[in-house]
Amino acid sequence: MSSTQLDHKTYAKRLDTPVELAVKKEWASAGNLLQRLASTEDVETLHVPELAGAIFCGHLVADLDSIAGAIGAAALYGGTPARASDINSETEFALEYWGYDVSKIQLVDDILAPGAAVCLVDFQQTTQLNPAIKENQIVGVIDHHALQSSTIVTNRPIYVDIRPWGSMSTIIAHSFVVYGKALPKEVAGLLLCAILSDTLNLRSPTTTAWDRKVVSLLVQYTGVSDVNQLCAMQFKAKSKNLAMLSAYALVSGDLKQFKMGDDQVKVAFAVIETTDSAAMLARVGEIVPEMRVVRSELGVKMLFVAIVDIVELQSHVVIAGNKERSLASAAGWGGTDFPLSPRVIQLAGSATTNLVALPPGKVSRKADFIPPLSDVFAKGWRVPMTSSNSSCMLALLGETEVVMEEEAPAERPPMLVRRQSSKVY
Ligand SMILES: [Mn+2]
Repeated sequence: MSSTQLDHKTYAKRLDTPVELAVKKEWASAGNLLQRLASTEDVETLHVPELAGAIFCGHLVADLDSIAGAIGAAALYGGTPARASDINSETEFALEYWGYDVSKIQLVDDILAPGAAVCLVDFQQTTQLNPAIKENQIVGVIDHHALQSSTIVTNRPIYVDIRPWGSMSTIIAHSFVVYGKALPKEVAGLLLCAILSDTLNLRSPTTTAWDRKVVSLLVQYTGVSDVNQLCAMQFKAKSKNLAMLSAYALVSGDLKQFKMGDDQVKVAFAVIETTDSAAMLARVGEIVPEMRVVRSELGVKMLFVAIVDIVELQSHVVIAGNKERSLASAAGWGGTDFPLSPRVIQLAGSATTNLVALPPGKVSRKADFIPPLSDVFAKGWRVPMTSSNSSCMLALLGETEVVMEEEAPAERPPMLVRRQSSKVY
């Protein structure tokens, strides 16, 4: 970890990436806010009786924001951080960089006593809840996602802090400041990395003014001397393992489930965020059959995978079958306005028919991918019942191409590594 004394002048020389611009622009006001933090010797936590001693746990398919958020919230409110599933390569990088002992955040299944109080962080949808947690154990929610149709239901009032910001970790860092609590340096570093992760280095459309201000504050507080370098290292860690992962693991690696429309249709949406989208686009032919496997394992009606180029801020959605194609078309995806580029066609080869390009800058599941699909359901769209029906629908939509839905392969190639926890997704 690099920790040197920083001044505004050092920053004036940096490359003007969105992160550096935010750090510079917010330097003075964030610096003022910093004065409100208590000294790190003062260990008094924020007194919220409902949350004191609770287990703070994020969503299934844990990401950096849900891990850092749990650690930060547990430090702020006085409780125990937990994780809902395995730690990914980006989270591993951040924990190591800030010297946070990974054994301090255990699987919630392993530490949850019956009747223990749980505060959900970074989600509130039952579709993303670790099954070990029962809804009547939930005493709080700290989150930054939409209240969709699978929002938890509770018998009594709970503590809720939901703000439409780019990252749950921004909310936690901001609370440390406004309540004047002591923020341990390694926790501050993790929160910083999580904000950068969720906002794609403050470039995602989900980024808000508070995310920029809090990033500036945390950069100053932790003494990161080159935040661009930190961003680059973290992006690399995010993409590092992708090349080594099986197509199955790529599909189930960052997947969230949703229920859409009056019929509560189960839709899974996975994202593969990468700095090397070419490598992923070249594997679409391999990814499509695994999407059908995961779809049937999860028991969801539809499953989408978005390959998100986090450098170019450009996404391609992989279409695994007729139902998905029909819904995607209804959402306006794959129209003639944004055709696949010749390079993408070359990379995807015969799987080109399973790909649609989204308009540039559409990179966020929360802001760009899920809302257009939900809107289609809200307008009364129904899942095509059979493949012949869907062919008719495609014909009505003017689609010339019909991709036949294939059954999941009966026998799996032996080299595929399957994640142990895949069942719970
Ligand atoms: Mn988040």
